[in-house]
Amino acid sequence: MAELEALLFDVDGTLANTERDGHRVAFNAAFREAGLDWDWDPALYGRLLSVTGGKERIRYYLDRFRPDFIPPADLDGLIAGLHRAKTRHYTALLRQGGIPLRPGVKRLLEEAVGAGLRLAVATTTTPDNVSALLETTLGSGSDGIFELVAAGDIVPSKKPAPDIYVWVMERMGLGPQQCLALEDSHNGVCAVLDAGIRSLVVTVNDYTRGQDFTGAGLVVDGLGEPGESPRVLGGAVESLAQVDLAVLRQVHRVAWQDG
Ligand code: XBP
Ligand code: MG
Repeated sequence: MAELEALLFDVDGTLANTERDGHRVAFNAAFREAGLDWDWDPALYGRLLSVTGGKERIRYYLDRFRPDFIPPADLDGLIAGLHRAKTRHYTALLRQGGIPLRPGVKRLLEEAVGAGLRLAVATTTTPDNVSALLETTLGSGSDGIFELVAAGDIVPSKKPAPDIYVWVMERMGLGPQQCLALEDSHNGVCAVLDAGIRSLVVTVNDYTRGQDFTGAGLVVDGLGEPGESPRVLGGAVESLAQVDLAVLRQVHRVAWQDG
């Protein structure tokens, strides 16, 4: 069995709960600014999250929820412009100190760096959003702890397609057996598994709790901090103090021991 060499992190919902109070708010601000009466409340946004990627999500909203909307000749241009504005609002919101990392994320990153593991980001969100989140939570230059930040439109198909994980592994010269991925959603789990990565930890949040995580080695409601244990919702162990490197190595071992 190959050694665990790299941790691949999703961003939205995994590193931080960015969706309800971050991305959603930024989409609405962009719509308002453009004079549109579109407003995504938290419940509607939960339904829209079935589609990853901001531009794709706007298009899905129009197709599915706004049959009344008469598209302009340049619908792609309208969506691209709205999305640029949304990124501006989202990064500004982060710079106001809007969104913290989830508990245990900083601890686990530090432990992984200390142990010499290779780290990468695999996300559908826009690269500027990842930089802003890392800078405002871990400090400027902190994206340097990640050997590779793979984000946004660099691959043609976003999650649940496996493309972003395949791209990361190719770039880093890694095979699926050397990687463990951390995700928060069903779409993320599909992307990981279809890329051939079997060792997978899911940290659920309010939007993803109850989704299908079949194939994940461990499902928890967070990584936990000392004295604040996460709830185990599925997987190899019944309870644990916190998700640390020893737990990740165990998930990796169990995932590959039969093949
Ligand atoms: C995250 C997303 C992202 C953000 C918006 O999915 O779906 O699209 O909601 O980002 P995952 P952009 O966590 O599975 O990667 O607007 O920058 O596309
Ligand atoms: Mg996610």
